[in-house]
Amino acid sequence: MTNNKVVLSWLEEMKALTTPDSIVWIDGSEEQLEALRAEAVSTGEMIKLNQEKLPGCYYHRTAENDVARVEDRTFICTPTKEEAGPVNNWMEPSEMYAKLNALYAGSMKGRTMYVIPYSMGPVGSPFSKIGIELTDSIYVVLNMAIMTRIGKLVLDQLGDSGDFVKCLHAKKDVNPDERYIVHFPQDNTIMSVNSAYGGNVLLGKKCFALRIASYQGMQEGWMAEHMLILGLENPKGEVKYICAAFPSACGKTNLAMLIPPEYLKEKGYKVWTVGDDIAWIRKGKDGRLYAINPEAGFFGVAPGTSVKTNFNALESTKKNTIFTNVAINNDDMTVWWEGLDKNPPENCTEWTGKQVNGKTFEGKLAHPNSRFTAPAVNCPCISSEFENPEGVPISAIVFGGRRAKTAPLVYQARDWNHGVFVGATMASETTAAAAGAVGVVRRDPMAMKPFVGYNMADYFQHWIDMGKTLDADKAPEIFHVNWFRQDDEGNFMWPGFGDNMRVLLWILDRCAGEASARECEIGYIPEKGAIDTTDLDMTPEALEELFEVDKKLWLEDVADQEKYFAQFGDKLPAEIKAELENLKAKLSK
Ligand code: OXD
Ligand code: MN
Repeated sequence: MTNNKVVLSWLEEMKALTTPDSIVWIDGSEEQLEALRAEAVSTGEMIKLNQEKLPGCYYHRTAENDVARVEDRTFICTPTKEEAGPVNNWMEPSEMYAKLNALYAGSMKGRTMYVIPYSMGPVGSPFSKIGIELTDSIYVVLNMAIMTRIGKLVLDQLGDSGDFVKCLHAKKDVNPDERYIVHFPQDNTIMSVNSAYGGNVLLGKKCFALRIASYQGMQEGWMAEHMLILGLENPKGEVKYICAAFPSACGKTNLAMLIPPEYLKEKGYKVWTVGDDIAWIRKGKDGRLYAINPEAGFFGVAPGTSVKTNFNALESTKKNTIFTNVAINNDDMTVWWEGLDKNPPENCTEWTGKQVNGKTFEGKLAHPNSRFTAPAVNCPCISSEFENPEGVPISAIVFGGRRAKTAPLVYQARDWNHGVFVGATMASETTAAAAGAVGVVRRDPMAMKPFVGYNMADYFQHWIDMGKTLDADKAPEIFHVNWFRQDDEGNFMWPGFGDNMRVLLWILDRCAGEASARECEIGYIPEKGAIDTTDLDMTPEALEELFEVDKKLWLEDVADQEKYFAQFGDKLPAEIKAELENLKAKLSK
């Protein structure tokens, strides 16, 4: 399929290492993908679901020890430890290559190696980057075909250039003790072994589009961020775009596909989804920041997705979708997960493959991290700009977290550097959904802690430096939101979901210089009455409580921020230090 010498000689090298029985180039044609689906069904790797109710949909079950990303086995192998920084696992590259080569040696014997050329971003867009993934898993091929643009057209775009990310995945025997997800940013190389779970093996996603791309962005003057992108259309038909970063379990996919409250819908407001997970951001010719979603699909968490919580995500999974580790309704070969409805199937295959009565089964029928891989084009609210090679102009950047008491519903940073500080101090409190203690504060700067491909302190510096290239009137405004504030009885004080649109409208009005705000210690918060509460069952007093800034709690948080920043030593940018001191001084008054 190509005469590209760099591609071919790398392929020869990987072939010699892994010794597959055969090699198949993925050309992107529907015929080839359909043949692979049939093969995966014949070997039991995938199960065909009800083709009338769920056309083009398949099911896959992973090993029980292989159901999530493995941060403790994820490495950034830069020449020095300092380049990877304190929040990443590091090993010296030659040592890691030696370890991995031993694991990959002969790993594809008796198997087929698939060569997947793929583009992150629309093929040929100035934002886009090319990768080639070698894998011995049809499941990976079929997922990559949904999540990225694949095939011959990508190789044609690459031509004879060596500018592509080399990705090698071998499923091996999914031994968790020898599982490695490794990035060599200087070599444009990703190596993944002993896993078959999406986040560890769909190497275009977190591995390339965040870890490698964040490093490329730092070198080349752009940004790869763990952000959704949404467009908000007003009744005049004008659309403004927002990028937003949240740690996991904060409703990122729900926000990306938000359905406005009824009264706003009636007025003509609409939300359009550009992306639900990753944004690549560059400065455009007009001096504003533009973003694309480098992916072509959604790899979403299934449990909790329902008609009520996220109608658009659910609709996206109705065709051409791969479900992983959810439960199967044996009566009609459809899928089920906790939170879909209150009607678990009686005649059910739970996620590990056991036949159970779903109505009486005690435990989870679907794994809590079970997933759907759905084409973005299925989404009823997909933006018309989704394929725009120039991206969409960003009016606001929003950071968020799950905080019971400290962070108000929304506040605006004073300027770019303050906004970077707000992102750098992002944190979330653990929920009962994850193992471990509940309510523990986890710091997750820009929601990038597991995804930054170089030293986090240099990443902060890159944010500051990007700001220096932007004129103040062109830079997006930066905000922080918290949908999860609780009262003293532990009840959520804000309804969330579609009503979050009310906050987004204030944010966009602020960007247009229209909404009123008052300055407080932490930034600008909405003036009384500035958030539209039409039809909301909420007293003005209750709304005001959402904006209370408890100085004592904030000073405790600042102490925790300071402790967190200490790990970066002298590398912490002076601007971040200055913002911290400034906040401390304001709170101590
Ligand atoms: C994801 C994640 O899967 O952030 O998107 O973990
Ligand atoms: Mn994510």
